[in-house]
Amino acid sequence: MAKGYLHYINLGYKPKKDELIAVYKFKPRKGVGKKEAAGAIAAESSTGTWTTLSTMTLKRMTKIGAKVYKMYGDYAEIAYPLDLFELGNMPEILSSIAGNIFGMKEVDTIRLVDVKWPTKLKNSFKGPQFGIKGVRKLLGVKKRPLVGTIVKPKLGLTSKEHAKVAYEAWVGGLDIVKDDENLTSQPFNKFKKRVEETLKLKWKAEKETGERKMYMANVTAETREMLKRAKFLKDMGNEYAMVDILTVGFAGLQTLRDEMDKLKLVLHGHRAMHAALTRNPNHGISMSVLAEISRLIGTDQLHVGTAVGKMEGKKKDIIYIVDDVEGKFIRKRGHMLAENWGKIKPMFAVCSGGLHPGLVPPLVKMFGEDIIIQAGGGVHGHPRGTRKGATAMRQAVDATLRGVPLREYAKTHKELKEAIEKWGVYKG
Ligand code: CAP
Ligand code: MG
Repeated sequence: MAKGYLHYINLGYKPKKDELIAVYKFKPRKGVGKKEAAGAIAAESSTGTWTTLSTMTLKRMTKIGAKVYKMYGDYAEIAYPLDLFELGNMPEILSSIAGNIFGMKEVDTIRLVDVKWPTKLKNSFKGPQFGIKGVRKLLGVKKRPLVGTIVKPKLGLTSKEHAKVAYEAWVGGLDIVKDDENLTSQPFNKFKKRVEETLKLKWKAEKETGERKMYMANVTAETREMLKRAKFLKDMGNEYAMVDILTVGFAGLQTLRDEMDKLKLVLHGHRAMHAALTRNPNHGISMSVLAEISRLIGTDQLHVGTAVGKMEGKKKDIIYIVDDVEGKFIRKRGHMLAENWGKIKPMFAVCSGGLHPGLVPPLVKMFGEDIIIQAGGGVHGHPRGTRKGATAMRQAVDATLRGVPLREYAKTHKELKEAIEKWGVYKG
């Protein structure tokens, strides 16, 4: 064990205002002390390695290195001088604070729980272009939750069939229709054809309903191709682009976000693959940290989970994530650090995954009205099809905002009644 790691322990050190702070939860390997393990984390994520070096004195390495300034239970708080990071470079920041440390032998498990981003580093990123206010202005919906669907089945429909399903959802009353996370440009449903067919029916639905309707087309691909697809969306007069923030990588996401300044498209962030990092409570990276990264780089909307749907995610954790996504001054909560988001706009929290009309009330109760509620199976699985499923979702939102119990409202709203008969209502 390199004794050098202990030089990175500086309990009682007071982090400077412009330092980045990371909170780690970790379990030292058998035979490794907590301080040695914490020192190893600080060293490997900043200036150190396993042995002393001929190229720089240990004293200097620890002077400019990260400092473990607080340890409690299984947690350590580590302060990083700002100069250890390249402004505006998310890949480098994560190669430091979320890189080698996950594979170090000194720990059995380690999880990056939260990060406090210094203002100078925060402001080196663009943040959301539209944010909640901008999206609401675009849609002309001042208050209520936005309601959307994902065209289902995930894959397999032709472009024309896809467009038809989207049309049924829009005329049934939904604001938004999105592509699924794994639908891009497959042989049976090419991107350009899908966009052309779907936009034709979007404009038809807008005319028929008198409401703005949004289509979130998935541009996920190699970065240059993503830019081409985003440009095509703009040229076609679309307002949105959707991207899978993890599978395209944060460098790709930064490049796509930069392009949005020119294209002025609302950027919807899907988090497919997040659970590879976030699911194990003892190892990986918390969804709060991923949400903060997405907000810094600048998606306008981000999936946060539901606590009541089909995906894992505890209510308390998701409430924290919604704070990280929509909040401005975030207070300290448990191990989570306080944060002042300053001029970085809030993102719209997106609840999706196993949702249906019966689950709308708890979502609004837990997360408020500034959410986007998306249901795929919960719309297209309605006994009378997509259009009625969409109507049932809107009815569930209307009932919730009026404070009328769903079963009561269903007495005079057939589509909701049929949805409840099939899926029930939340019994939390
Ligand atoms: C939901 C969904 C979303 C997940 C993503 C799906 O469909 O389209 O991708 O919700 O999960 O493919 O499962 P259903 P999360 O409404 O039919 O479940 O939002 O937690 O990232
Ligand atoms: Mg999906």
